[in-house]
Amino acid sequence: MKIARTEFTTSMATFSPEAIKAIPRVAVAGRSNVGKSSFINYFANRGGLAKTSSTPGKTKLLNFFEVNGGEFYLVDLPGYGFAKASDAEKARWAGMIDGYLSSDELLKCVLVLVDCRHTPTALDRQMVAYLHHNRIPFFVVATKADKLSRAQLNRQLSVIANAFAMGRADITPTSSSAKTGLDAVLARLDIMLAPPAEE
Ligand SMILES: Nc1nc2c(ncn2[C@@H]2O[C@H](COP(=O)(O)OP(=O)(O)OP(=O)(O)O)[C@@H](O)[C@H]2O)c(=O)[nH]1
Ligand SMILES: [Mg+2]
Repeated sequence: MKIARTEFTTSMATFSPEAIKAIPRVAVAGRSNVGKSSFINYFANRGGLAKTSSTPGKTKLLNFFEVNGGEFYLVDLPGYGFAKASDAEKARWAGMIDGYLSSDELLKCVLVLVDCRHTPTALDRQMVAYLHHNRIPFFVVATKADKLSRAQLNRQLSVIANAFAMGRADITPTSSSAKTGLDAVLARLDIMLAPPAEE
């Protein structure tokens, strides 16, 4: 697919499908500070479209971005696993993420972002198990690839794949600052968003 245009549509604390168009959705999930909002800016080729911060816990709502004038929405989610958040805040964000993922009938795919430098956490594995269990298609994107040498990155991609019991080729490395990896993500999305073949 080609991304001609990505525009902010709306933010919600509770998912209400009647507030947006009935078009497919692709959600971006991951730990706080992993680079979800930066990835959306890279995707959109527009710095500042989604708000980013070096301090974790920046995105606090479900944010919908309309791609190519109605092809699908890209959904920026709050992060999980922010250690310094209060218990009430953690519970609210988890409720928002789960409430959204479990109720959006037009959700076609989730991009699970993990930082390429770190071994996935229990919460990352829980997210992947949840998506499996609920039969929500997803794939894993390793962010911040610019932070590692090629050899280090290759090693880490194996570590990440092992943690999720996946193949190395199932993990797509990206860098939103160096602008690498988007083509591979778009190629996977093409497959996920294609209408099912007729029998
Ligand atoms: N070097 C490098 N830094 C990145 C990259 N992507 C994001 N960052 C930095 O990581 C920090 C967090 O980025 P965000 O995009 O705000 O992360 P987020 O996942 O949306 O975080 P929350 O909204 O808090 O959950 C920022 O300081 C970004 O500049 C990348 O590809 N390379
Ligand atoms: Mg964010």
